[in-house]
Amino acid sequence: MEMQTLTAGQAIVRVLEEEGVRYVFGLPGGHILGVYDGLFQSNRIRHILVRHEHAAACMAAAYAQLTGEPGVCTVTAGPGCTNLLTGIAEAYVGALPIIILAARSGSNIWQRGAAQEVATDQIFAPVTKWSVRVDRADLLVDIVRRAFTVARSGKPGPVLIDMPRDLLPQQVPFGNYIPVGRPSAPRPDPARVSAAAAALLAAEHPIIVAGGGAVAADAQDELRTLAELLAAPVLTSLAGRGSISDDHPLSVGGLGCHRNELSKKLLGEADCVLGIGARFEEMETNWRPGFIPAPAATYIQVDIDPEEIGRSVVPRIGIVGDARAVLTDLIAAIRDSGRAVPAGSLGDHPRVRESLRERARIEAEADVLAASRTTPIHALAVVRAVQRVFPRETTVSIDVGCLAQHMGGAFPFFKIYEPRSTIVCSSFYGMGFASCGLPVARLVHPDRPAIGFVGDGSFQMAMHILPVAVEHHLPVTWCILDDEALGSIYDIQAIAFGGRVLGTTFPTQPDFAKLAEACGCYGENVMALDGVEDALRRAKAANERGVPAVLGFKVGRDRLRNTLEFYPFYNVAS
Ligand SMILES: Cc1ncc(C[n+]2csc(CCOP(=O)(O)OP(=O)(O)O)c2C)c(N)n1
Ligand SMILES: [Mg+2]
Repeated sequence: MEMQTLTAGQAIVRVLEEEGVRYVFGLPGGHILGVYDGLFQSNRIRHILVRHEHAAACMAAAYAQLTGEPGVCTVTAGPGCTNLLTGIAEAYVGALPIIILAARSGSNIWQRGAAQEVATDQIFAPVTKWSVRVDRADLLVDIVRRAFTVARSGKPGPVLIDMPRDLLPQQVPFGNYIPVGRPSAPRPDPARVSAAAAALLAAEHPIIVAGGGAVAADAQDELRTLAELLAAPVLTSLAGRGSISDDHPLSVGGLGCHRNELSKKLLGEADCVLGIGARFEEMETNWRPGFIPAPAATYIQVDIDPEEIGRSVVPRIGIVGDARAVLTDLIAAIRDSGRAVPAGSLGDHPRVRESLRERARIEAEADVLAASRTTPIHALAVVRAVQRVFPRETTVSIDVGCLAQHMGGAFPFFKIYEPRSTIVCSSFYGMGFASCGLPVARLVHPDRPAIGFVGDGSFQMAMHILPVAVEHHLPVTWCILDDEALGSIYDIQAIAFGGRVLGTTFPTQPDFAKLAEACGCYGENVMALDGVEDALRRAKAANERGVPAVLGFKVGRDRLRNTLEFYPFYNVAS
Protein backbone atom coordinates (compact mmCIF):
# COMPACT_ATOMS: atom_id res chain seq x y z
CA MET A 1 0.00 0.00 0.00
CA GLU A 2 1.49 3.29 -1.10
CA MET A 3 1.76 6.25 1.21
CA GLN A 4 -1.21 8.56 0.65
CA THR A 5 -2.42 11.78 2.12
CA LEU A 6 -5.97 11.59 3.45
CA THR A 7 -8.09 13.59 5.81
CA ALA A 8 -7.86 12.23 9.35
CA GLY A 9 -11.54 11.24 9.10
CA GLN A 10 -10.81 9.18 5.98
CA ALA A 11 -7.68 7.67 7.51
CA ILE A 12 -9.65 6.51 10.56
CA VAL A 13 -12.10 4.71 8.29
CA ARG A 14 -9.20 3.05 6.46
CA VAL A 15 -7.95 1.75 9.81
CA LEU A 16 -11.40 0.31 10.52
CA GLU A 17 -11.35 -1.42 7.12
CA GLU A 18 -7.90 -2.85 7.72
CA GLU A 19 -8.95 -4.15 11.15
CA GLY A 20 -11.83 -6.07 9.54
CA VAL A 21 -14.74 -3.84 10.54
CA ARG A 22 -17.86 -4.43 8.40
CA TYR A 23 -20.46 -2.37 10.23
CA VAL A 24 -20.54 0.79 12.27
CA PHE A 25 -23.51 1.67 14.44
CA GLY A 26 -24.13 5.35 14.91
CA LEU A 27 -25.98 8.59 14.54
CA PRO A 28 -24.13 11.67 13.31
CA GLY A 29 -24.06 15.26 14.43
CA GLY A 30 -22.01 18.12 13.03
CA HIS A 31 -18.89 17.28 15.02
CA ILE A 32 -18.36 13.72 13.71
CA LEU A 33 -19.04 14.43 10.04
CA GLY A 34 -15.35 14.17 9.14
CA VAL A 35 -15.56 10.46 9.97
CA TYR A 36 -18.87 10.11 8.11
CA ASP A 37 -17.15 11.61 5.06
CA GLY A 38 -14.65 8.76 5.26
CA LEU A 39 -17.48 6.22 5.65
CA PHE A 40 -19.22 7.71 2.60
CA GLN A 41 -16.22 6.66 0.53
CA SER A 42 -15.95 3.16 1.98
CA ASN A 43 -17.48 0.26 0.12
CA ARG A 44 -16.39 -2.22 2.78
CA ILE A 45 -18.17 -0.74 5.79
CA ARG A 46 -21.93 -0.36 6.17
CA HIS A 47 -23.32 2.32 8.46
CA ILE A 48 -26.38 1.35 10.50
CA LEU A 49 -28.29 4.49 11.45
CA VAL A 50 -29.88 4.06 14.86
CA ARG A 51 -32.70 6.22 16.23
CA HIS A 52 -31.14 6.58 19.67
CA GLU A 53 -27.46 6.15 20.46
CA HIS A 54 -28.29 3.66 23.23
CA ALA A 55 -29.08 1.23 20.43
CA ALA A 56 -25.71 1.89 18.78
CA ALA A 57 -23.92 0.74 21.93
CA CYS A 58 -26.21 -2.29 22.32
CA MET A 59 -25.82 -3.28 18.67
CA ALA A 60 -22.05 -2.93 18.79
CA ALA A 61 -22.01 -5.03 21.98
CA ALA A 62 -24.26 -7.67 20.42
CA TYR A 63 -21.93 -7.80 17.43
CA ALA A 64 -19.02 -8.38 19.81
CA GLN A 65 -20.96 -11.04 21.68
CA LEU A 66 -21.85 -12.96 18.53
CA THR A 67 -18.47 -12.64 16.78
CA GLY A 68 -15.78 -11.95 19.39
CA GLU A 69 -14.70 -9.00 17.24
CA PRO A 70 -15.02 -5.35 18.32
CA GLY A 71 -18.26 -3.56 17.51
CA VAL A 72 -17.83 0.07 16.42
CA CYS A 73 -19.95 3.11 17.35
CA THR A 74 -19.78 6.54 15.72
CA VAL A 75 -21.37 9.37 17.67
CA THR A 76 -21.29 13.09 17.88
CA ALA A 77 -20.35 15.42 20.74
CA GLY A 78 -22.09 15.78 24.10
CA PRO A 79 -25.56 14.19 24.14
CA GLY A 80 -24.78 11.93 21.20
CA CYS A 81 -21.96 10.45 23.20
CA THR A 82 -23.58 10.41 26.62
CA ASN A 83 -26.60 8.58 25.17
CA LEU A 84 -24.21 5.64 24.68
CA LEU A 85 -23.25 5.45 28.32
CA THR A 86 -25.64 2.76 29.59
CA GLY A 87 -24.92 0.38 26.72
CA ILE A 88 -21.19 0.92 27.07
CA ALA A 89 -21.35 0.25 30.82
CA GLU A 90 -23.12 -2.99 29.94
CA ALA A 91 -20.33 -3.92 27.52
CA TYR A 92 -17.67 -3.01 30.08
CA VAL A 93 -19.19 -5.22 32.76
CA GLY A 94 -19.78 -7.90 30.13
CA ALA A 95 -16.18 -7.73 28.82
CA LEU A 96 -17.28 -7.04 25.24
CA PRO A 97 -14.87 -5.20 22.93
CA ILE A 98 -16.18 -1.93 21.45
CA ILE A 99 -14.51 1.00 19.72
CA ILE A 100 -16.29 4.34 20.17
CA LEU A 101 -15.39 7.11 17.77
CA ALA A 102 -16.75 10.25 19.41
CA ALA A 103 -16.21 13.82 18.28
CA ARG A 104 -16.30 16.96 20.36
CA SER A 105 -16.07 20.70 19.93
CA GLY A 106 -13.20 22.36 18.08
CA SER A 107 -9.95 22.65 20.00
CA ASN A 108 -9.89 26.43 19.35
CA ILE A 109 -13.00 27.02 21.44
CA TRP A 110 -12.41 24.35 24.05
CA GLN A 111 -13.55 25.47 27.52
CA ARG A 112 -15.00 28.67 26.05
CA GLY A 113 -18.67 27.83 25.78
CA ALA A 114 -18.56 25.47 22.82
CA ALA A 115 -21.84 23.81 21.95
CA GLN A 116 -22.37 20.33 23.40
CA GLU A 117 -19.17 20.47 25.37
CA VAL A 118 -18.91 18.05 28.24
CA ALA A 119 -15.95 15.97 29.42
CA THR A 120 -16.94 12.74 27.69
CA ASP A 121 -13.47 11.27 28.14
CA GLN A 122 -13.93 11.57 31.89
CA ILE A 123 -17.55 10.43 31.88
CA PHE A 124 -16.57 7.23 30.09
CA ALA A 125 -13.35 6.55 31.99
CA PRO A 126 -14.91 4.20 34.58
CA VAL A 127 -16.78 2.15 31.96
CA THR A 128 -14.03 1.72 29.39
CA LYS A 129 -10.62 0.05 29.36
CA TRP A 130 -9.22 3.20 27.83
CA SER A 131 -10.85 6.60 27.35
CA VAL A 132 -8.55 8.88 25.44
CA ARG A 133 -8.70 12.44 24.20
CA VAL A 134 -6.59 12.98 21.10
CA ASP A 135 -5.26 16.44 20.35
CA ARG A 136 -3.22 15.91 17.17
CA ALA A 137 -4.55 14.66 13.84
CA ASP A 138 -1.30 12.89 12.99
CA LEU A 139 -1.68 10.64 16.07
CA LEU A 140 -5.13 9.38 15.18
CA VAL A 141 -4.18 6.40 13.01
CA ASP A 142 -1.92 4.98 15.72
CA ILE A 143 -4.44 5.70 18.45
CA VAL A 144 -7.23 3.91 16.59
CA ARG A 145 -4.96 0.91 15.97
CA ARG A 146 -4.07 0.87 19.63
CA ALA A 147 -7.76 1.05 20.51
CA PHE A 148 -8.24 -2.28 18.72
CA THR A 149 -5.34 -3.82 20.66
CA VAL A 150 -6.70 -2.64 24.00
CA ALA A 151 -10.32 -3.58 23.24
CA ARG A 152 -9.39 -7.13 22.17
CA SER A 153 -6.66 -7.96 24.65
CA GLY A 154 -6.85 -9.77 28.01
CA LYS A 155 -10.36 -9.27 29.35
CA PRO A 156 -11.87 -7.41 26.37
CA GLY A 157 -13.83 -4.18 26.77
CA PRO A 158 -14.78 -0.81 25.29
CA VAL A 159 -12.40 1.99 24.28
CA LEU A 160 -13.49 5.60 23.68
CA ILE A 161 -11.61 7.92 21.34
CA ASP A 162 -12.60 11.54 21.90
CA MET A 163 -11.60 13.81 18.98
CA PRO A 164 -12.02 17.56 18.47
CA ARG A 165 -13.89 18.17 15.23
CA ASP A 166 -11.12 20.33 13.74
CA LEU A 167 -8.74 17.35 13.65
CA LEU A 168 -10.92 15.39 11.25
CA PRO A 169 -10.48 17.48 8.06
CA GLN A 170 -6.68 17.80 8.56
CA GLN A 171 -4.44 16.01 6.07
CA VAL A 172 -2.45 13.07 7.47
CA PRO A 173 -0.19 10.47 5.86
CA PHE A 174 -1.61 6.93 5.55
CA GLY A 175 0.07 3.80 4.16
CA ASN A 176 1.68 0.46 5.00
CA TYR A 177 -0.87 -0.12 7.74
CA ILE A 178 -0.28 -3.33 9.69
CA PRO A 179 -3.43 -4.54 11.47
CA VAL A 180 -2.96 -5.78 15.01
CA GLY A 181 -5.37 -8.73 14.69
CA ARG A 182 -6.50 -10.93 17.55
CA PRO A 183 -4.14 -11.41 20.49
CA SER A 184 -2.56 -14.80 21.08
CA ALA A 185 -3.96 -16.85 23.96
CA PRO A 186 -1.94 -16.72 27.19
CA ARG A 187 -1.07 -20.21 28.47
CA PRO A 188 -1.36 -21.10 32.17
CA ASP A 189 1.29 -21.96 34.75
CA PRO A 190 1.81 -25.77 34.42
CA ALA A 191 2.22 -26.26 38.19
CA ARG A 192 -1.22 -24.76 38.83
CA VAL A 193 -2.76 -26.89 36.10
CA SER A 194 -1.29 -30.03 37.74
CA ALA A 195 -2.66 -28.98 41.13
CA ALA A 196 -6.08 -28.34 39.59
CA ALA A 197 -6.11 -31.68 37.78
CA ALA A 198 -5.19 -33.48 41.03
CA ALA A 199 -7.98 -31.69 42.92
CA LEU A 200 -10.54 -32.52 40.24
CA LEU A 201 -9.51 -36.19 40.17
CA ALA A 202 -9.59 -36.43 43.96
CA ALA A 203 -13.13 -35.04 44.12
CA GLU A 204 -16.22 -37.20 44.44
CA HIS A 205 -18.60 -34.52 43.21
CA PRO A 206 -16.74 -32.16 40.86
CA ILE A 207 -18.71 -29.59 38.89
CA ILE A 208 -17.79 -27.00 36.28
CA VAL A 209 -19.19 -23.47 36.15
CA ALA A 210 -18.68 -21.95 32.69
CA GLY A 211 -19.04 -18.21 32.16
CA GLY A 212 -18.53 -15.64 29.43
CA GLY A 213 -14.79 -16.36 29.44
CA ALA A 214 -15.46 -19.85 28.07
CA VAL A 215 -17.48 -18.38 25.21
CA ALA A 216 -14.95 -15.59 24.57
CA ALA A 217 -12.17 -18.17 24.24
CA ASP A 218 -14.25 -20.40 21.92
CA ALA A 219 -13.58 -23.19 24.40
CA GLN A 220 -16.78 -25.22 23.84
CA ASP A 221 -15.06 -28.36 22.50
CA GLU A 222 -12.51 -28.44 25.31
CA LEU A 223 -15.18 -27.72 27.90
CA ARG A 224 -17.29 -30.63 26.72
CA THR A 225 -14.27 -32.96 26.59
CA LEU A 226 -13.13 -32.10 30.10
CA ALA A 227 -16.65 -32.43 31.50
CA GLU A 228 -16.95 -35.88 29.91
CA LEU A 229 -13.54 -37.01 31.21
CA LEU A 230 -14.67 -36.11 34.73
CA ALA A 231 -18.41 -36.83 34.34
CA ALA A 232 -18.73 -33.36 35.83
CA PRO A 233 -22.03 -31.49 35.42
CA VAL A 234 -21.66 -28.06 33.78
CA LEU A 235 -23.54 -25.03 35.09
CA THR A 236 -23.53 -21.94 32.90
CA SER A 237 -23.84 -18.28 33.84
CA LEU A 238 -25.86 -15.94 31.64
CA ALA A 239 -22.88 -15.07 29.45
CA GLY A 240 -21.64 -18.66 29.47
CA ARG A 241 -24.85 -19.98 27.95
CA GLY A 242 -24.22 -22.09 24.86
CA SER A 243 -20.69 -23.05 25.91
CA ILE A 244 -22.21 -26.50 26.43
CA SER A 245 -25.21 -27.59 24.39
CA ASP A 246 -28.42 -27.90 26.37
CA ASP A 247 -28.98 -31.37 24.97
CA HIS A 248 -25.68 -32.63 26.37
CA PRO A 249 -26.26 -34.96 29.33
CA LEU A 250 -23.89 -32.89 31.50
CA SER A 251 -25.58 -29.52 30.89
CA VAL A 252 -27.58 -28.86 34.05
CA GLY A 253 -28.64 -25.20 34.00
CA GLY A 254 -27.80 -21.84 35.50
CA LEU A 255 -26.82 -20.26 38.80
CA GLY A 256 -28.39 -17.91 41.32
CA CYS A 257 -31.54 -16.36 39.93
CA HIS A 258 -31.11 -18.45 36.78
CA ARG A 259 -30.82 -21.76 38.58
CA ASN A 260 -33.12 -24.74 38.68
CA GLU A 261 -33.56 -27.18 41.54
CA LEU A 262 -30.96 -29.55 40.12
CA SER A 263 -28.25 -26.98 39.46
CA LYS A 264 -28.70 -25.45 42.90
CA LYS A 265 -28.37 -28.86 44.55
CA LEU A 266 -25.26 -29.73 42.51
CA LEU A 267 -23.61 -26.43 43.40
CA GLY A 268 -24.31 -26.94 47.08
CA GLU A 269 -23.04 -30.52 47.28
CA ALA A 270 -19.97 -30.20 45.02
CA ASP A 271 -16.64 -30.86 46.71
CA CYS A 272 -14.64 -29.32 43.86
CA VAL A 273 -15.80 -26.45 41.64
CA LEU A 274 -13.94 -25.46 38.50
CA GLY A 275 -14.92 -21.93 37.43
CA ILE A 276 -14.02 -21.16 33.81
CA GLY A 277 -14.25 -17.45 33.05
CA ALA A 278 -17.17 -17.17 35.48
CA ARG A 279 -17.37 -14.54 38.20
CA PHE A 280 -19.99 -15.63 40.74
CA GLU A 281 -21.49 -12.17 40.80
CA GLU A 282 -24.52 -11.17 42.85
CA MET A 283 -27.32 -12.39 40.60
CA GLU A 284 -25.47 -15.67 40.12
CA THR A 285 -25.12 -16.21 43.86
CA ASN A 286 -27.00 -13.60 45.85
CA TRP A 287 -24.29 -14.28 48.40
CA ARG A 288 -26.29 -16.74 50.39
CA PRO A 289 -25.41 -20.28 51.46
CA GLY A 290 -26.94 -22.64 48.95
CA PHE A 291 -26.32 -20.25 46.08
CA ILE A 292 -22.52 -20.27 46.18
CA PRO A 293 -20.15 -23.24 46.41
CA ALA A 294 -19.99 -24.79 49.88
CA PRO A 295 -17.06 -23.28 51.85
CA ALA A 296 -15.40 -26.70 52.16
CA ALA A 297 -15.35 -27.22 48.39
CA THR A 298 -12.06 -26.76 46.57
CA TYR A 299 -12.68 -23.86 44.24
CA ILE A 300 -10.45 -23.58 41.17
CA GLN A 301 -10.81 -20.27 39.38
CA VAL A 302 -9.68 -19.82 35.77
CA ASP A 303 -9.70 -16.31 34.36
CA ILE A 304 -7.73 -14.40 31.74
CA ASP A 305 -7.69 -11.36 34.01
CA PRO A 306 -5.40 -11.73 37.06
CA GLU A 307 -7.44 -9.09 38.89
CA GLU A 308 -10.53 -11.29 38.76
CA ILE A 309 -8.92 -14.04 40.83
CA GLY A 310 -10.58 -14.05 44.24
CA ARG A 311 -12.74 -10.98 43.63
CA SER A 312 -15.95 -12.77 44.64
CA VAL A 313 -15.39 -16.35 45.80
CA VAL A 314 -11.76 -16.87 46.88
CA PRO A 315 -10.20 -19.88 45.14
CA ARG A 316 -7.79 -22.46 46.56
CA ILE A 317 -6.19 -22.58 43.12
CA GLY A 318 -6.25 -19.51 40.87
CA ILE A 319 -5.16 -19.99 37.26
CA VAL A 320 -4.57 -17.04 34.96
CA GLY A 321 -4.89 -17.88 31.30
CA ASP A 322 -7.08 -18.19 28.25
CA ALA A 323 -9.97 -20.56 29.05
CA ARG A 324 -9.32 -22.75 26.03
CA ALA A 325 -5.58 -23.02 26.71
CA VAL A 326 -6.21 -23.91 30.36
CA LEU A 327 -8.82 -26.53 29.44
CA THR A 328 -6.47 -28.04 26.85
CA ASP A 329 -3.74 -28.44 29.47
CA LEU A 330 -6.19 -29.80 32.05
CA ILE A 331 -7.47 -32.37 29.55
CA ALA A 332 -3.89 -33.53 28.88
CA ALA A 333 -3.16 -33.83 32.62
CA ILE A 334 -6.36 -35.78 33.29
CA ARG A 335 -5.81 -38.13 30.35
CA ASP A 336 -2.20 -38.69 31.48
CA SER A 337 -3.43 -39.68 34.94
CA GLY A 338 -5.25 -42.69 33.46
CA ARG A 339 -8.14 -41.95 35.83
CA ALA A 340 -10.55 -40.30 33.44
CA VAL A 341 -14.09 -41.65 32.99
CA PRO A 342 -13.80 -44.14 30.10
CA ALA A 343 -15.15 -42.92 26.75
CA GLY A 344 -18.67 -44.12 26.00
CA SER A 345 -19.54 -44.86 29.63
CA LEU A 346 -20.97 -41.48 30.56
CA GLY A 347 -24.57 -42.70 30.34
CA ASP A 348 -23.85 -45.42 32.93
CA HIS A 349 -22.42 -43.00 35.44
CA PRO A 350 -24.79 -42.86 38.45
CA ARG A 351 -24.49 -39.08 38.83
CA VAL A 352 -25.30 -38.56 35.18
CA ARG A 353 -28.25 -40.93 35.35
CA GLU A 354 -29.58 -39.18 38.43
CA SER A 355 -29.23 -35.73 36.94
CA LEU A 356 -30.89 -36.79 33.68
CA ARG A 357 -33.83 -38.10 35.73
CA GLU A 358 -34.05 -34.85 37.67
CA ARG A 359 -33.84 -32.80 34.48
CA ALA A 360 -36.66 -34.80 32.96
CA ARG A 361 -38.77 -34.18 36.07
CA ILE A 362 -38.14 -30.40 35.91
CA GLU A 363 -38.96 -30.33 32.20
CA ALA A 364 -42.16 -32.32 32.77
CA GLU A 365 -43.23 -29.85 35.45
CA ALA A 366 -42.63 -26.98 33.01
CA ASP A 367 -44.59 -28.84 30.34
CA VAL A 368 -47.61 -29.00 32.64
CA LEU A 369 -47.40 -25.26 33.28
CA ALA A 370 -46.89 -24.55 29.58
CA ALA A 371 -50.01 -26.54 28.74
CA SER A 372 -52.22 -24.80 31.30
CA ARG A 373 -55.21 -23.26 29.56
CA THR A 374 -55.19 -20.11 31.62
CA THR A 375 -55.89 -16.60 30.43
CA PRO A 376 -53.63 -14.69 30.54
CA ILE A 377 -51.26 -17.18 28.94
CA HIS A 378 -48.50 -18.83 30.99
CA ALA A 379 -45.13 -17.41 29.83
CA LEU A 380 -43.72 -20.91 29.52
CA ALA A 381 -46.31 -21.69 26.84
CA VAL A 382 -44.70 -19.00 24.70
CA VAL A 383 -41.18 -20.24 25.42
CA ARG A 384 -42.12 -23.81 24.51
CA ALA A 385 -43.98 -22.75 21.35
CA VAL A 386 -41.03 -20.66 20.13
CA GLN A 387 -38.83 -23.71 20.50
CA ARG A 388 -41.27 -25.77 18.43
CA VAL A 389 -41.70 -23.21 15.65
CA PHE A 390 -38.18 -21.85 15.24
CA PRO A 391 -35.29 -24.12 14.22
CA ARG A 392 -32.39 -25.28 16.35
CA GLU A 393 -29.92 -22.81 14.85
CA THR A 394 -32.04 -19.76 15.81
CA THR A 395 -30.16 -16.92 17.49
CA VAL A 396 -31.91 -15.74 20.64
CA SER A 397 -31.80 -12.52 22.64
CA ILE A 398 -32.89 -12.68 26.26
CA ASP A 399 -33.71 -9.37 27.89
CA VAL A 400 -33.92 -8.40 31.56
CA GLY A 401 -36.84 -9.37 33.82
CA CYS A 402 -38.33 -12.40 35.46
CA LEU A 403 -40.33 -13.64 32.48
CA ALA A 404 -37.68 -13.24 29.80
CA GLN A 405 -34.77 -14.26 31.92
CA HIS A 406 -35.28 -15.63 35.38
CA MET A 407 -36.51 -18.91 36.78
CA GLY A 408 -40.05 -18.62 35.49
CA GLY A 409 -39.05 -17.72 32.01
CA ALA A 410 -37.08 -18.16 28.89
CA PHE A 411 -33.55 -18.43 30.18
CA PRO A 412 -33.80 -21.73 32.02
CA PHE A 413 -36.28 -23.36 29.67
CA PHE A 414 -35.35 -22.19 26.18
CA LYS A 415 -32.73 -24.61 24.88
CA ILE A 416 -29.53 -23.18 23.49
CA TYR A 417 -27.27 -25.43 21.50
CA GLU A 418 -24.31 -23.36 20.39
CA PRO A 419 -22.00 -20.70 21.76
CA ARG A 420 -22.25 -17.22 20.27
CA SER A 421 -25.92 -17.75 19.50
CA THR A 422 -27.22 -15.73 22.46
CA ILE A 423 -27.45 -11.99 23.01
CA VAL A 424 -27.74 -11.40 26.70
CA CYS A 425 -26.86 -8.67 29.18
CA SER A 426 -24.07 -8.95 31.71
CA SER A 427 -24.52 -8.54 35.44
CA PHE A 428 -25.19 -4.85 34.67
CA TYR A 429 -28.70 -6.02 33.67
CA GLY A 430 -29.70 -3.06 31.53
CA MET A 431 -33.29 -3.28 30.36
CA GLY A 432 -33.60 -3.18 26.57
CA PHE A 433 -29.99 -4.07 25.85
CA ALA A 434 -30.63 -7.51 24.36
CA SER A 435 -33.68 -6.35 22.38
CA CYS A 436 -31.78 -3.46 20.79
CA GLY A 437 -29.00 -5.90 19.93
CA LEU A 438 -31.29 -8.53 18.38
CA PRO A 439 -31.30 -7.27 14.75
CA VAL A 440 -27.50 -7.67 14.69
CA ALA A 441 -28.12 -11.43 14.72
CA ARG A 442 -29.20 -11.18 11.08
CA LEU A 443 -26.12 -9.14 10.13
CA VAL A 444 -23.86 -11.80 11.64
CA HIS A 445 -25.91 -14.87 10.62
CA PRO A 446 -28.05 -13.78 7.66
CA ASP A 447 -29.27 -17.34 7.09
CA ARG A 448 -30.37 -18.08 10.64
CA PRO A 449 -33.66 -16.91 12.15
CA ALA A 450 -33.47 -14.74 15.26
CA ILE A 451 -35.98 -14.27 18.04
CA GLY A 452 -35.98 -12.26 21.25
CA PHE A 453 -37.71 -12.73 24.59
CA VAL A 454 -38.43 -9.43 26.27
CA GLY A 455 -40.67 -8.15 29.05
CA ASP A 456 -43.14 -5.35 28.35
CA GLY A 457 -41.14 -2.92 30.50
CA SER A 458 -37.85 -3.70 28.79
CA PHE A 459 -39.40 -3.56 25.32
CA GLN A 460 -40.60 -0.03 26.03
CA MET A 461 -36.96 0.94 26.49
CA ALA A 462 -36.10 -0.49 23.07
CA MET A 463 -39.03 0.43 20.82
CA HIS A 464 -36.88 2.79 18.76
CA ILE A 465 -35.08 -0.24 17.34
CA LEU A 466 -38.03 -1.26 15.16
CA PRO A 467 -37.47 1.20 12.27
CA VAL A 468 -33.76 0.34 12.30
CA ALA A 469 -34.54 -3.34 11.76
CA VAL A 470 -37.06 -2.51 9.02
CA GLU A 471 -34.75 -0.12 7.21
CA HIS A 472 -31.85 -2.57 7.14
CA HIS A 473 -33.97 -5.63 6.32
CA LEU A 474 -33.05 -7.41 9.51
CA PRO A 475 -36.04 -9.70 9.96
CA VAL A 476 -36.15 -10.78 13.59
CA THR A 477 -39.10 -11.48 15.91
CA TRP A 478 -39.49 -9.86 19.32
CA CYS A 479 -41.70 -11.90 21.64
CA ILE A 480 -43.00 -9.52 24.29
CA LEU A 481 -44.00 -11.29 27.50
CA ASP A 482 -46.51 -8.67 28.56
CA ASP A 483 -47.60 -8.99 32.19
CA GLU A 484 -48.47 -5.28 32.36
CA ALA A 485 -45.79 -4.85 34.98
CA LEU A 486 -42.17 -4.42 35.84
CA GLY A 487 -42.83 -7.90 37.11
CA SER A 488 -39.53 -8.66 38.82
CA ILE A 489 -39.75 -5.50 40.86
CA TYR A 490 -43.47 -5.92 41.48
CA ASP A 491 -42.61 -9.35 42.92
CA ILE A 492 -40.11 -7.89 45.34
CA GLN A 493 -42.70 -5.41 46.59
CA ALA A 494 -45.28 -8.18 46.81
CA ILE A 495 -43.03 -10.67 48.59
CA ALA A 496 -40.43 -8.70 50.52
CA PHE A 497 -42.28 -5.42 51.12
CA GLY A 498 -45.59 -6.82 52.33
CA GLY A 499 -47.53 -6.08 49.15
CA ARG A 500 -46.77 -2.34 49.19
CA VAL A 501 -46.82 -2.07 45.40
CA LEU A 502 -45.96 1.29 43.84
CA GLY A 503 -44.69 2.17 40.39
CA THR A 504 -44.40 -1.37 39.11
CA THR A 505 -47.57 -1.89 37.08
CA PHE A 506 -48.52 -0.37 33.72
CA PRO A 507 -52.13 0.87 33.75
CA THR A 508 -51.46 2.34 30.30
CA GLN A 509 -49.89 0.07 27.77
CA PRO A 510 -49.13 0.71 24.08
CA ASP A 511 -50.85 -1.49 21.51
CA PHE A 512 -47.72 -3.43 20.54
CA ALA A 513 -49.19 -4.79 17.29
CA LYS A 514 -50.20 -1.33 16.06
CA LEU A 515 -46.84 0.07 17.08
CA ALA A 516 -45.13 -2.67 15.08
CA GLU A 517 -47.25 -1.97 12.01
CA ALA A 518 -46.67 1.77 12.29
CA CYS A 519 -42.94 1.08 12.08
CA GLY A 520 -43.24 -1.28 9.09
CA CYS A 521 -43.04 -4.52 11.08
CA TYR A 522 -45.52 -7.37 11.22
CA GLY A 523 -47.43 -7.18 14.50
CA GLU A 524 -49.93 -9.21 16.50
CA ASN A 525 -51.24 -9.21 20.03
CA VAL A 526 -51.96 -12.69 21.34
CA MET A 527 -54.40 -13.10 24.20
CA ALA A 528 -54.99 -16.86 24.46
CA LEU A 529 -53.03 -20.09 24.39
CA ASP A 530 -54.70 -21.29 21.19
CA GLY A 531 -53.28 -18.40 19.20
CA VAL A 532 -49.67 -18.67 20.35
CA GLU A 533 -48.22 -21.11 17.86
CA ASP A 534 -50.06 -19.75 14.82
CA ALA A 535 -48.94 -16.22 15.63
CA LEU A 536 -45.35 -17.45 15.83
CA ARG A 537 -45.70 -19.16 12.45
CA ARG A 538 -47.02 -15.95 10.89
CA ALA A 539 -44.14 -13.99 12.43
CA LYS A 540 -41.66 -16.52 11.08
CA ALA A 541 -43.28 -16.26 7.64
CA ALA A 542 -42.99 -12.45 7.82
CA ASN A 543 -39.31 -12.83 8.72
CA GLU A 544 -38.86 -15.12 5.72
CA ARG A 545 -40.25 -12.29 3.56
CA GLY A 546 -37.65 -9.97 5.08
CA VAL A 547 -40.07 -8.26 7.50
CA PRO A 548 -39.32 -7.97 11.23
CA ALA A 549 -42.13 -8.99 13.59
CA VAL A 550 -43.41 -8.06 17.03
CA LEU A 551 -45.70 -10.35 18.99
CA GLY A 552 -47.26 -9.02 22.18
CA PHE A 553 -48.22 -12.03 24.32
CA LYS A 554 -50.52 -11.16 27.20
CA VAL A 555 -49.09 -13.38 29.94
CA GLY A 556 -49.79 -13.96 33.61
CA ARG A 557 -47.58 -13.15 36.55
CA ASP A 558 -47.08 -16.81 37.40
CA ARG A 559 -43.81 -17.74 39.03
CA LEU A 560 -42.06 -21.02 39.59
CA ARG A 561 -41.81 -22.25 43.17
CA ASN A 562 -38.12 -21.51 43.52
CA THR A 563 -38.60 -17.84 42.64
CA LEU A 564 -39.97 -17.34 46.11
CA GLU A 565 -36.71 -18.14 47.88
CA PHE A 566 -34.85 -15.42 45.99
CA TYR A 567 -36.75 -12.17 46.30
CA PRO A 568 -36.97 -11.88 50.11
CA PHE A 569 -33.22 -11.11 50.16
CA TYR A 570 -33.96 -7.66 48.82
CA ASN A 571 -35.41 -6.34 52.04
CA VAL A 572 -32.86 -7.48 54.56
CA ALA A 573 -30.28 -5.22 56.12
CA SER A 574 -27.15 -7.09 55.06
C1 LIG B 1 -32.38 0.38 32.66
C2 LIG B 1 -32.89 -0.37 33.84
N1 LIG B 1 -33.76 0.24 34.70
C3 LIG B 1 -34.25 -0.44 35.77
C4 LIG B 1 -33.85 -1.73 36.02
C5 LIG B 1 -34.37 -2.49 37.24
N2 LIG B 1 -35.24 -3.60 36.77
C6 LIG B 1 -34.81 -4.88 36.70
S1 LIG B 1 -35.96 -5.92 36.10
C7 LIG B 1 -37.07 -4.68 35.95
C8 LIG B 1 -38.45 -4.96 35.44
C9 LIG B 1 -38.46 -5.43 34.04
O1 LIG B 1 -39.79 -5.44 33.58
P1 LIG B 1 -40.19 -6.25 32.31
O2 LIG B 1 -39.24 -5.97 31.21
O3 LIG B 1 -41.61 -6.01 32.02
O4 LIG B 1 -39.94 -7.76 32.74
P2 LIG B 1 -40.74 -8.64 33.83
O5 LIG B 1 -39.92 -8.64 35.07
O6 LIG B 1 -42.09 -8.01 34.00
O7 LIG B 1 -40.82 -10.00 33.22
C10 LIG B 1 -36.54 -3.46 36.38
C11 LIG B 1 -37.29 -2.18 36.41
C12 LIG B 1 -32.92 -2.31 35.12
N3 LIG B 1 -32.46 -3.55 35.29
N4 LIG B 1 -32.47 -1.61 34.04
MG1 LIG C 1 -43.28 -7.16 32.57
